[in-house]
Amino acid sequence: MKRQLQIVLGILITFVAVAIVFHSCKPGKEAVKSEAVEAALATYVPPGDLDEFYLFYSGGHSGNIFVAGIPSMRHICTIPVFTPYPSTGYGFDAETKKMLGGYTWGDAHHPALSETNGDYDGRWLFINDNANNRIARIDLKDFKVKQILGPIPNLSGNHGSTFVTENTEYVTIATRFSVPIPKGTYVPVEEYAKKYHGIVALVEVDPKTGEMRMDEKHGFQVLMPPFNFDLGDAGKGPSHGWVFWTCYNSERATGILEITASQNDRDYIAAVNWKKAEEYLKQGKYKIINGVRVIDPKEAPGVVYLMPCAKSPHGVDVSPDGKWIVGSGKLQSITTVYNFEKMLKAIENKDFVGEEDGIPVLRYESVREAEVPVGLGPLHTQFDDKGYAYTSLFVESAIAKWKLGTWEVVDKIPIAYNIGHLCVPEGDTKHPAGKYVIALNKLSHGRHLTVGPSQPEASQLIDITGEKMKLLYDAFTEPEPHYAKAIRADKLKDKVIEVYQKGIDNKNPNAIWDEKDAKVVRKGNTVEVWMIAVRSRFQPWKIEVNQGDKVIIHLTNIEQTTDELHGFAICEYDINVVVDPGETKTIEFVANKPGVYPFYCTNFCSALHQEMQGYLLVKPKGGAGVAQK
Ligand code: K7E
Ligand code: CUA
Repeated sequence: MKRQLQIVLGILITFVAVAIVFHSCKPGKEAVKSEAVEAALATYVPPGDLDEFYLFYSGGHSGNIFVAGIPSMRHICTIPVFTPYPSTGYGFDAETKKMLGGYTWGDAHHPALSETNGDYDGRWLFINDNANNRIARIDLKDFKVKQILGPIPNLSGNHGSTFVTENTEYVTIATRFSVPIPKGTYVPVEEYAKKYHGIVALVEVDPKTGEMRMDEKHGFQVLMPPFNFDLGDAGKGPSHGWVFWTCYNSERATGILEITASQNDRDYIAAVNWKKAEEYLKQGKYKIINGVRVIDPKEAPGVVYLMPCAKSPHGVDVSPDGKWIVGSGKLQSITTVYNFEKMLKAIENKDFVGEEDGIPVLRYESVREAEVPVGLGPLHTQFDDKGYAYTSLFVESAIAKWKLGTWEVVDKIPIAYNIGHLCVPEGDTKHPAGKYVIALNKLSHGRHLTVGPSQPEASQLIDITGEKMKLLYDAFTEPEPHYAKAIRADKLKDKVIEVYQKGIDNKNPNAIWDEKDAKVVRKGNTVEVWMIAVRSRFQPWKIEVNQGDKVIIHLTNIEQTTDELHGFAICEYDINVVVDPGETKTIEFVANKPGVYPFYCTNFCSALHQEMQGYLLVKPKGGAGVAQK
């Protein structure tokens, strides 16, 4: 209670202070105007010019990733990930439907760009689904989802995900909610503290293909106490080989966590030595639970340590040089910096103050380097190219800029309003690009034209090239932004393709490239169609089937010209697929509705786009010409 009072008082003092500062140095009209002009010019990307960075920001429970350009902040495209998206036909063709596995949404929080030697390599983008315990991988060659792994066994609420290790050996996963393990077991919630478990884990990534694997031979999980695991980050440089996760509810409480899980002054950061874990895996020191390898720290000393962290920590972020681990307690006014070297020393000296289910707890004073007085409600930290760190302050609604090494707070900028994550381009790599920080805000109160009770979210672009941070631009973001990653656009320049080249990028065995290969083949009750789309026709343009037949259409867009997409929709059959130039997609459905159903191209493609159409003719059962209703 006393703590809460302190926090409320702190907020009040901050508000008054901010008000005074704003009042006393209100700039004149002319100064405001010139500042606005300067800011406008800084974000202006003239028609025909291109942005300097790609920004990939998560769409939260929309299940999507949004792509914007920096500094224009223009929304460039939406990458549908966990949610069907008719505008690209995602989730309508057989392959993407299968990938979605029957789920119609996801809760996407943390995108991660693949890394080589601790820097973005522009190959893949990963993102977690907190709700259905999955991870998706997007290929940055064509900005499309290539794999969705999961629901992953034993995981419940995959929040501490996805963060990649230095060479994308692994992507992280972690449970936000503890449950009895193996998942599917029933244990009364009264036995939570003893019989429920958390899991932190690493999914193996194939270095060539990017394929993610978690099974009896790949990846592993670590059985943890029933804490709520929150966020993670992988070590780099000297700390390569380690992954760090924050957790709250070290109280092992249930019920109204708002109160019950905020009792302890400190919770933890779990430090996992995955190189050590690999040794145990080699020795066979693990159990298979639900088809995956699970290490019990009690039987595998040296794999996990806990570092006390005040208080209900949220973000954990490793500095570019890999020496500092920054943990932010969201109910505090400080952020804690841990010294990786000191952590190793404390482990060596067995400088422990206790244990949790056999996991040693390191002495706080021995591993902590500094407590940085950033302000109220620190959440996440990013780094620039000049040795500064930027921490988002939710309660205070601000970003604090502070210096690594001296630990002094050198600047602060108010955010409108309550910031969650923030993103410096390449700001979690060994070589941050700096220049900007993007504030991803949870609330926006009047920053946009009103559109009803659900107010659009805002993100803000801030210049960090000078001593003082400067607000440049307010942009709309689709709900609900969490983390974002930004990469130098030139890193993708030679990687992204705009056409699937026949025989090179499209090796689909069902692709056809000539109208004369178009055909309709019946096998029993299955009608299989090989179809082409090209300006401005489908071939075949007529598909005749019997009611109840299974229909399979392999549709190839034989165009080899950029931006020549075609769509394929069948009226009242709830089908809409889009094929990019040179792409083949397969559509499967049962023709259960009798009658004549036009199909047509949904994606504008030429002056004769309206003419691009055909018919699905479904003969009613019994062979009569008119369907009986
Ligand atoms: Cu801070 Cu899910 Cu990363 Cu949102 S979490 S803010
Ligand atoms: Cu093809 Cu419109």
